[in-house]
Amino acid sequence: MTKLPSLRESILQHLRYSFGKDPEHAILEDWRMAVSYAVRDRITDAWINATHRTYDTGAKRVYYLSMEFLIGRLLEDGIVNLELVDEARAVLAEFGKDYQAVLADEPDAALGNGGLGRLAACFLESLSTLGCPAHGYGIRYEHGLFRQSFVDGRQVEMPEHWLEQRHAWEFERPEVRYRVGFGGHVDTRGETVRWYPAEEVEAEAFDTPVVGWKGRWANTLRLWSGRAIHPFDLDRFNHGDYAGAAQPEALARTISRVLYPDDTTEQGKELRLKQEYFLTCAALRDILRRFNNQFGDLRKLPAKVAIQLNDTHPAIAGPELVRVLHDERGLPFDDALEIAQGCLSYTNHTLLPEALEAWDESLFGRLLPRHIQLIDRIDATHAARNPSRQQSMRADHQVKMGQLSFVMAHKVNGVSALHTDLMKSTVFSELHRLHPDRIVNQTNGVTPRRWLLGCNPRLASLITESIGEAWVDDLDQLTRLEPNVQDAAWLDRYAQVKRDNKVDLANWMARHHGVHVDPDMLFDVQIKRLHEYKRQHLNILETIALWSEIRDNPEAGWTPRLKLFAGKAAPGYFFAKDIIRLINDAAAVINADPVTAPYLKVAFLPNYNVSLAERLVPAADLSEQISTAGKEASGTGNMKFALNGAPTVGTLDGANVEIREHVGAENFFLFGMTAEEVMERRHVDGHAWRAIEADPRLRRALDLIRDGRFSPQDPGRYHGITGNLEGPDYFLVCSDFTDYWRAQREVDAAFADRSRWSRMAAWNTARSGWFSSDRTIRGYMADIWNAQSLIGA
Ligand code: 26V
Repeated sequence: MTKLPSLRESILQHLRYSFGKDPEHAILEDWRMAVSYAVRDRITDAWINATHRTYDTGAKRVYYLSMEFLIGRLLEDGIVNLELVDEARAVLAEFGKDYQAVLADEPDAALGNGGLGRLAACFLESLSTLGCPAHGYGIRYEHGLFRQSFVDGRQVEMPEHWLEQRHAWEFERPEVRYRVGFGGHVDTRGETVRWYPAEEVEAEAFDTPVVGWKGRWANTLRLWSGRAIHPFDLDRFNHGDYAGAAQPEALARTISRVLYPDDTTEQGKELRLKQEYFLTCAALRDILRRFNNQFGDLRKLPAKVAIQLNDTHPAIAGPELVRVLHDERGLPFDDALEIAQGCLSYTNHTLLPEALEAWDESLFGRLLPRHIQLIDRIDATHAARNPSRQQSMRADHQVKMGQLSFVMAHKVNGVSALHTDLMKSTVFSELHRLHPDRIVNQTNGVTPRRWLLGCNPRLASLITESIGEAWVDDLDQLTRLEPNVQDAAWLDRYAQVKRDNKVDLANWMARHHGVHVDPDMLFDVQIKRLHEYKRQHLNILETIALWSEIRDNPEAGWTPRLKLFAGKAAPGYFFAKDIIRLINDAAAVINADPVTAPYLKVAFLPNYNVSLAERLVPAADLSEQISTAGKEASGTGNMKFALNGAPTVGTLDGANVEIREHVGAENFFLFGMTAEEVMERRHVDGHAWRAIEADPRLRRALDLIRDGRFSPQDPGRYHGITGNLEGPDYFLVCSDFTDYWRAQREVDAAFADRSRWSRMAAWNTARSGWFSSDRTIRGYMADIWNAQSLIGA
């Protein structure tokens, strides 16, 4: 291995020889790129070593197939994991450059919608930290999740273009290209079946190294980009058809053009299915090529290859693997099926019926004619082996991807204890009865490198000073802070860290959003995708009720509170967009009220993304996790907040249940119905009306909204929302309101007692170690993949 020059030398060399600048003429982006390349060089050494080690040991490899990787910025991650923070800061300071400004110049890679994509990114980092040989496979979307801004309080979407600026982290692999086919026909001659696609595109690999803690290991995120097999039609060009000449390329590129924001529109469904097959087909080719080079004997596949399906989006991997093994490699169908099942496992991330993937059989059969035949054969084989089975992968003229994934997987997992129980008792009850050992739980986690060490350096320093640095990759060590939590002087320091973080956020909000807040207020934060089940409207209803009460009685000793919101609504989800607008409208009225100004402020920050979360999480006092019980599969923001010392106000939903068990009931503000009570209450006639009649505060808040208090020019603007809440109220906002109000007043009282609050906050930090994604990945390695760490091997 070559010896690298010092970081300073490396940066200056890259500035000069990679970007043709000297320090005097370099712009911010040149500095960002030079630092990134210098860091990347160091990662690359770890990466190439890890690859050699994996080959040499013949170890089993893990492949994480995901349509989304919400990785955010990578420079700070690299600097933190290689422990170069102080050095990088010093070199930049020497040249008059601000370290934070250089980091902030990097665009977020927003190749995901929310929780599912961010989880995939945390998993990649933990896989590397643990030294588990792994690849992430995804799509290199040209446009990630849309950018959000507000016009008159309304969400406006704009295209995101993260590749417009220079990107430091990927290595193009023009030698790694595979053809992916669609449509066409199936030719059957006796036992020999061949699929002849009508249309083909090429998938080209782009690799990003993902480095783990202390650079001990690095894995690869391989993203596929679409291109034409014959990019340019010279014949058409020569006949003057210039646009037509470039058409094949433009068409092929649409396949990796844009990330789907999870909405329900019909339009573009075909493209989404094509994307799913594109990712899966290219990934499987790549996996089999690598396996063939090293091992050859296909019967060894399950011993050497574990393929994790991140939700059903890559579920076509089941039939595709059977197709390759059976149709192309000539294995008997039953053997192909068994081998595929031995390799595959499936994670479910939601039980919401509208989010369970099902494809119209006509579309599916047109695009993937051989796969639909194989699905029927898999279904029939499964039915024959399980005669009591009632359900099928094919119902209502649709292909049910959840059923397919379950049958094709040797393990199926949920993402929190409650969610896994509900999988067994609801959506997968029949398959669970037939395969009682298949469903396992792996409660989600978050990487402590990004979500504590990187984003909250003050708290990280206090922790390291108190218990040493071993917590960074052994987060259970945080329990060693417990004696400190009893120590008043230490708690003061803990409180000062939070206060400093809040000052930073307040300054940033003033500078960037013109929002002026007092850092001594309680920072109450709800940041996540907009969805009725997540109930941002419950939060704004409580805010409006609180505003009214303060106006009634301004001298009642209110705990000053800032209500912070951030999150995006799917472009076609009009109800969610109305909730955003209502919050913005209410914020305008409330913030302009001089009577309540000392006690209540409301702000909705635009364009929520990973980088904004990294700013907000360390500065939060209170974490809002208020979904209708039974609906949030896990949540991972809830874990980030608890770890950073923000107690939760929340329902018994998803991983909230386990967070409460870990941090202790006395350090968690519980409210609301349980999942069981929710299922019963839905059947109570007029449940919303009963709740409204029983609670005058709720009545008044709804009246204010319905009568146009926050939209005087357009009083009917929110009748969709009020009508829903007073009518069906499927997500039981009204039924949970009164108890939410009660919990919030307990929060007020607890926050008013500053030492009590600091103790609760610190207790949350000390008891959140279990929510490290290192723990989660160890669980997958042991229970699902049978994979080993190669660090020290
Ligand atoms: C998808 C869709 C698509 C159709 C319209 C409604 C809808 C609503 C939700 C979803 C979510 C898809 C899967 C997902 O992102 N699940 C999230 O996964 C996280 C990681 O496991 C977990 O923490 C979140 O609770 C879960 O919502």
